[in-house]
Amino acid sequence: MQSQLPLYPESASNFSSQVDGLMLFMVAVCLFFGALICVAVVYFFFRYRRKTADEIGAPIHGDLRLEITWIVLPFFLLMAMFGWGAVIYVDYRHAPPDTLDVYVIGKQWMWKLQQPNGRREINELHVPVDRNVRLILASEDVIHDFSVPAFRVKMDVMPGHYNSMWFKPTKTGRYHFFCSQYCGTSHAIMGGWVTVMEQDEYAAWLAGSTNSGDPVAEGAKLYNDLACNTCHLPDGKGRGPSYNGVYGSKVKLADGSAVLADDAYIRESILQPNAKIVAGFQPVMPSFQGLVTEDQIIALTAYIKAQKDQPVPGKPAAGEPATGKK
Ligand code: HEC
Ligand SMILES: [Cu+2]
Repeated sequence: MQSQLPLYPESASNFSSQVDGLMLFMVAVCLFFGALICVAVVYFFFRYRRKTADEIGAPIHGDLRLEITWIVLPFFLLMAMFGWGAVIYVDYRHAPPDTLDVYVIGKQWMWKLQQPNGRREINELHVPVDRNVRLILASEDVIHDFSVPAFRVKMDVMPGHYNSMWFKPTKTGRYHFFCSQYCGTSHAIMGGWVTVMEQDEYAAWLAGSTNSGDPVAEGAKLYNDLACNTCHLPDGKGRGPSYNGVYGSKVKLADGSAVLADDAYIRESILQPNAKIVAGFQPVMPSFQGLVTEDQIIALTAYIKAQKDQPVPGKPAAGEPATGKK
């Protein structure tokens, strides 16, 4: 229905109809009360105007029923907006487990995107229709914001930390995306296009990639070049823990807590190794802040992700639930 309205963005994801429904409800409530107040103002203006020069208005001491009505009614209307919004928000903040993960890096003033197989794009994002897609977002400089109006999703892109968001495209086509956080001179041109393809077309497109290296191989090379291999030996006998089975597991920390080894944890371990110390290890890892780019972190993460063949004793394998026992 909304797609017929000029200037209204197309509706092309699982979130768009939910967001539109809520939006419509809020607009309808505002219009209804706005109109009611306008009509009342005009009506009272004539109805209660002073008819004779010496007329004095009747004294009013309030009306409890009226006051209760105008407190309780708006309360329920606002709680409905809040509750409805919260339901959508919670869904939006919790990506389902079966997502296709695409890395997105914002930098003044372009977007670099990387598909799960390493295929890279600039200001273009290809995704299959009816698949859950998760974007893992990082910035190389200032705060940006990745926004796809047709999907009704947006998320800030922060330097120094991963944000993520997910959506399921429901309609093939090409949709504009924008940077929607003012980020400098050329902010206005910092955008691009999402292409939603049929699943088999997408698979063919992904396979036909020519311009990109395999991120795991790239990560393996960095692992040697940056001398991660001097401490992180595959058998776990080095100064640092083995990567085997780390990704997706619950890592026990020196302070007794546990943390899920996801992209954000791996990234933090590389940039701020002392933020979370793995139980049983010394805080000897140097920080690689400023020495690795966001692309290189993604490659290293892909390499670490791939090391899951020989689970290390004492650590649950990737994918298995951590038991928390020794
Ligand atoms: C001087 C030795 C050393 C070097 C070099 C080193 N690390 Fe580490 N690393 C450690 C130690 C020790 C720990 C465990 C203590 C901690 O959490 O800081 C660790 C922890 C980690 C963790 C968390 C692993 C887990 O099991 O939870 C990751 C990921 C990691 N390092 C990645 C890297 C990468 C990538 C490089 C190369 C760019 C690297 N490290 C270089 C010593 C090192
Ligand atoms: Cu920007």
